[in-house]
Amino acid sequence: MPATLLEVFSLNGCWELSQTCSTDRVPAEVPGTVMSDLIRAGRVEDPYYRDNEARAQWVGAKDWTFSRAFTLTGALRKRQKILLRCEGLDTFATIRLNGQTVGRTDNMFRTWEFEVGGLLETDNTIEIAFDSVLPYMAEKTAERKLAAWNEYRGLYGRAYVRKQPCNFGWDWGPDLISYGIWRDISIVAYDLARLSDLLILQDHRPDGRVALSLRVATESVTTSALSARCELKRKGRSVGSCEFDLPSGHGEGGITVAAPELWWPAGMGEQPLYELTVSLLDANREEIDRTTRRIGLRTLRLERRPDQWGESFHFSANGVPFFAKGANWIPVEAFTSPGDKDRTRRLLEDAAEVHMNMIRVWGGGYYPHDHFFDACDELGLCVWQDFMYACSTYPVWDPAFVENGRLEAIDNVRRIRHHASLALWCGNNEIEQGMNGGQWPESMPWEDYKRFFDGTLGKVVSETDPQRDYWPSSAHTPGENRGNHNDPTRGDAHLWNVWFSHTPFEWYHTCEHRFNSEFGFQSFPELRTVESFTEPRDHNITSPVMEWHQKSPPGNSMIFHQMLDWFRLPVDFETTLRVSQIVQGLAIQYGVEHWRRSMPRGMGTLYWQLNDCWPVTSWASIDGYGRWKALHYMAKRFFSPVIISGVEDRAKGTVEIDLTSDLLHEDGGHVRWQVFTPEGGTLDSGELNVSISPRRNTRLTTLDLSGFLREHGPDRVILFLDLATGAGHTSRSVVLFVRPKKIEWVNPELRASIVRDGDTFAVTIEAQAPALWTWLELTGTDCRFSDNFLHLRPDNPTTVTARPAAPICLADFRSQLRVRSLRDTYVQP
Ligand code: BMA
Repeated sequence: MPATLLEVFSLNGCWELSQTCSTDRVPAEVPGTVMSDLIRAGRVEDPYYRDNEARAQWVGAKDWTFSRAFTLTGALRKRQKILLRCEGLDTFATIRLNGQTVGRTDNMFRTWEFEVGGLLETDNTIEIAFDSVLPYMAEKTAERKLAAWNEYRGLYGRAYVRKQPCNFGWDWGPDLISYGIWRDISIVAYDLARLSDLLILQDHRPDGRVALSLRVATESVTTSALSARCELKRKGRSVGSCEFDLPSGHGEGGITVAAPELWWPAGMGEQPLYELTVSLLDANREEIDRTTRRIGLRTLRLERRPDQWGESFHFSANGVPFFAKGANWIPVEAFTSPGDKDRTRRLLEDAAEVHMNMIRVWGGGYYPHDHFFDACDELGLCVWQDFMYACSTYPVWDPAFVENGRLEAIDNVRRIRHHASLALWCGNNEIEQGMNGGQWPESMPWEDYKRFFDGTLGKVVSETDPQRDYWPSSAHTPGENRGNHNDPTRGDAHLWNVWFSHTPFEWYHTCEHRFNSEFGFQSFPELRTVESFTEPRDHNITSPVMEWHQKSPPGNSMIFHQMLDWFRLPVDFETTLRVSQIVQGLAIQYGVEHWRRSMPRGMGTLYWQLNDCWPVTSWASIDGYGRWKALHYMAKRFFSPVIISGVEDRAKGTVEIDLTSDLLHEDGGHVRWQVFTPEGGTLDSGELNVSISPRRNTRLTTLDLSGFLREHGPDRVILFLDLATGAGHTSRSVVLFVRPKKIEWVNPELRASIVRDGDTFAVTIEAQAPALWTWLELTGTDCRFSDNFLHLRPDNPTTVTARPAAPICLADFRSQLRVRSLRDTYVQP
């Protein structure tokens, strides 16, 4: 009988869910989660609404069973090898097929396969029973307690379980423990053999050609000859192919691309992607299995070399060092869901739109789905990928735990490693920081830590993904002395003093770290998002419901501490939400502009955090419903390829002006500076023609404004800096000599004129006096603006493009448009 192609019979779709040992069933969607099925069935009330989270706690304490029936053809059942393949089971699962137990699992991050050939009939039933993880956590904790930062309901045991850490709650996320079949599940059936591994290595030759070596491995049930046929295509056209034998199931071939189109991170060039197809052939050269990978031709490395400041820490693409600009990524849903493809894509597009070129997937969530990496490949967003260990000690003294973690790492490295965007594997989040702080080494000795995070995981990366760099922890300071992290001369740093220690934003200016992979400041989401989880009576920052949606214990007091340092008390609840966003944006802008100015000593900054997993007060720049906070608009300006920034010296009355460029080529530009009074009178102005050096910071000049400050007072001097470059980049910076609350801002009499252009509206705003953080919004419709929270000069009408989320006519747009600025936040209308 001629062999045929490997067959995949999907078991995704409609299942039934019940509590284990109960006959009361509700429909279930697979892939999915217990929590989402119960919500859909009306058994759990929307846990994001008010404090409903408290009433959903029982779900995590119960055992749950998913079941379904399915029918197979006789042809499939006759295949030589038949496997049940589960790509994600969360977490302690027992799998039964036609009443027989086929296996048990204990790691939601692994792919599990079980031989089921002998068990299958024409009509079959499958049951997957998930045990609550809580009894196991309690039992293990009684044996040995794991020191951790995020204590869960008095239990310290979450790190005993290979389950998404933040599913137990985090300082931005709800505690909604859920279980389920969270990734694809299928029956895989084949004859002879199947492809089991494909490693693609790239050699970028000095003559510009790229040689790909393709290492293929198979699993086979035959001793007959096998071979592989590989073809590389670009936009559907073949650019190279090869065929080779697979003696004992393994083999290696090569394709050389003579004129490669190189893949670049966003802002450095294009993201051309090639499609590689590998076919497995039997002795008759019939195709029996096939796999495809979309790849980009590039080198992408972490460069660490001794330099004048210590040791470099920067990424380079195709040999060109670049400054990493980006943010940290958390799961997009509070309970692990596969249905987040569109939201994931939108969030990543929003990251690319504000000139980010790197995303760090933080180690307290899960290894993202393939569509996450596909989008990053297309958008040029490099990925710093943590392994999923965060903020806790782990039982790495236990050989079974270590082996489980090793297999988990191999599964995920193999799944993800071909992606052009993948820049770095990192062992964990902040465990070294915890180890430096107190009792953690008593819970997990350093030797055990190093054996797993340096040794086991490092070895998986060097063997399984040999062209990718590995970094043991974030934050990590390299060197023998692990009693240290956040060293400013080497390694990456997490710089949290402004948030956790009430330190003024100016503290960032004292940080000379090489790469800052976390720092952040919280804000409230906008009113529309708050309304989604509250009743009007909850509309007070310290109401129980607003505090429920603030998971960082010191959170609100931190926001208010800095808000009141900078701004006058906002007039009402809604304005307070907005002012908190301006404070957040300002905090991050202080840090980012400083670190960009410090290049090439500092070569990257990733703020905490890009996104939210539910409606909450948090460090995110995009809220749980995808709405941009002020920070995200501000990021579009402070991450833009060329920026002008000014730093005031209050004692001397001077301003240092810098131009920072990430461009690959020199650009010419024009700088205009103008000193205003709050009423909009001009005290002084000047212009300069400048040349902007590529990939570096240039100190342009120091302006001496001491005379004006003495004559008019520091509360009456407002400096606007404007840059326009030959290549069309613009940047504006405003420098004050006192906190904005000290200035008597006058009514800027903001006027907006609107022109409709299809689905978008061009809004031109004019101000009669300096109007800081001017923001636009529509009262009845979500709307994305090309720019927002901007500083307006009196003599300078500014046009932004508005794209409402739903179609809206000009008259409605006009009546819904609200334009406000700083003064409106504290002056009653
Ligand atoms: C960092 C992160 C997260 C946390 C955030 C805010 O430590 O790694 O664990 O949510 O700070 O506290």
